[in-house]
Amino acid sequence: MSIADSNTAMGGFTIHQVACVDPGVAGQIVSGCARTEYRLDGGPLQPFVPPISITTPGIHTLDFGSVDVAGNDEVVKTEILTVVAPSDLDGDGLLGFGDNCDRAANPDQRDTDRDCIGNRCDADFNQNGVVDSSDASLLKARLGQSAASFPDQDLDGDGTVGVGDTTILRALFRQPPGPSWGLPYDVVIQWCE
Ligand SMILES: [Ca+2]
Ligand SMILES: [Ca+2]
Ligand SMILES: [Ca+2]
Ligand SMILES: [Ca+2]
Repeated sequence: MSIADSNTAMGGFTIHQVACVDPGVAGQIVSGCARTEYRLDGGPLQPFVPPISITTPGIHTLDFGSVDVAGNDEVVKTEILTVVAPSDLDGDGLLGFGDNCDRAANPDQRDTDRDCIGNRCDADFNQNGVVDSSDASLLKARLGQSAASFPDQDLDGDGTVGVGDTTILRALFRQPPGPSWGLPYDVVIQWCE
């Protein structure tokens, strides 16, 4: 048995299926797989009957192993699984890992430079990792322009590069863009096309 997916998940894990094969360790007869057992967080060993749900936020220890028909025990394996509670810190309806501005309400998730950080919290136009005077100068030079021409500088999504965007940039000044995707959790799996 192995767990192929990421070891950190928001909301929980559901373990659906176990493929149990008996490879026939040296000196053993290949008798076939009899059963798989598991225990969670040091609890009692019990038969593995999928699906197993693990939803309590925190770090969990899952031990598991199989026994073949001849009674040979597999060496017990361990997976550490971290469950992160779903959160919507900015109240825009998108939960943590699915929100490209985790601390600013941006239900449309607009991300015109496609760097996985929504425009609403991404005034780092030159992609150097910080909102600085270069970014401020760029925005200033494009004030009054249409978002159709300069979409990245339209931070608030109102269709023009204007005062609202300047206000957002000021609030983000000298900081990295974001935070995005459920930070401050360390392990984040994200998919951005
Ligand atoms: Ca947001
Ligand atoms: Ca962006
Ligand atoms: Ca910058
Ligand atoms: Ca704007």
